Amino acid sequence: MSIIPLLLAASFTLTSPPALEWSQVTTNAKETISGIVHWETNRFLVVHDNKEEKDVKLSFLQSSGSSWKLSPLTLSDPKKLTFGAQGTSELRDLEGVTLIPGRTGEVLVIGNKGSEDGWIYDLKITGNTAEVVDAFRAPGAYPDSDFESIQAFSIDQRLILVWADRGTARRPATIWAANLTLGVKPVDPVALTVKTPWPTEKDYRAIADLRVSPSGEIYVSSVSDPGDNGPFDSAIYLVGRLERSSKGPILVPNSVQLPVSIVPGYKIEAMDFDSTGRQLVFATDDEALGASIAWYQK
Ligand SMILES: [Ca+2]
Repeated sequence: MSIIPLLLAASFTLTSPPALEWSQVTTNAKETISGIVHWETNRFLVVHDNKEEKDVKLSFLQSSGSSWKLSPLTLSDPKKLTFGAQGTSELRDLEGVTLIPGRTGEVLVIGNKGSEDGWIYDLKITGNTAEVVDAFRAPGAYPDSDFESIQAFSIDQRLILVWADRGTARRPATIWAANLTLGVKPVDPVALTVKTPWPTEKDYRAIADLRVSPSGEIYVSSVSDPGDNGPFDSAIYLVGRLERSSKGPILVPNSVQLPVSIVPGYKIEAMDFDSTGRQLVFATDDEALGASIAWYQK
């Protein structure tokens, strides 16, 4: 018996998980999705894992009947916060995006600056322009780290920033959390290491994306990424809870890692809860195969 039926038997004793209904957004490898947030009704803001300076980094994604329309945003950086020593922008791929509670039209994105991962950019969105208003490097970066997830969260009207290194088959992923004051680099983060049981391939990543539900449950997407043509696999896990003490955030691990959804054939690199917290949208970066979107009901 392979690992999938074993996991299914363990986590869905009474009922099988409902199959997800996938809708293809694009077949263009430059339009795949590595982060997503709900923006308006039937409209999302998504980020792309595109490495060239001229490439589109963010788009609006809007449903149009049974199809999808991507509208690229222009990046504006008057303070040159993405610029490196060569005097040009070194913003490479973007890997995650989050709304900021209490701030309309503003997001944080996480991505690379030159060869350095874990750069967090504060973007103000006006029309189809995203202006970089702040930039800092996430604490916890080290030479082999690769940050692909970010979420700003509010507990008792205090902002908390959560971000995660994706991990590899050789080392666990790490979730970090710290108090967030916009304009100030977070300090004294707390950490939680995460290793999930499936996918098991050598190109496994424990956390390709992360979302905290409105009640504080931490969901992650674990994926395998063997190459530009797949085959890809994903599984969604509830790995713990985000809580808060008087000093700051606390990351409480789940003792057992069982998947809440197993998704063969897709690489889920982007997730976001709707405002009710009962529905998660999944979006994929299936490399040369494009990107798709589906909804999961909790
Ligand atoms: Ca991601």
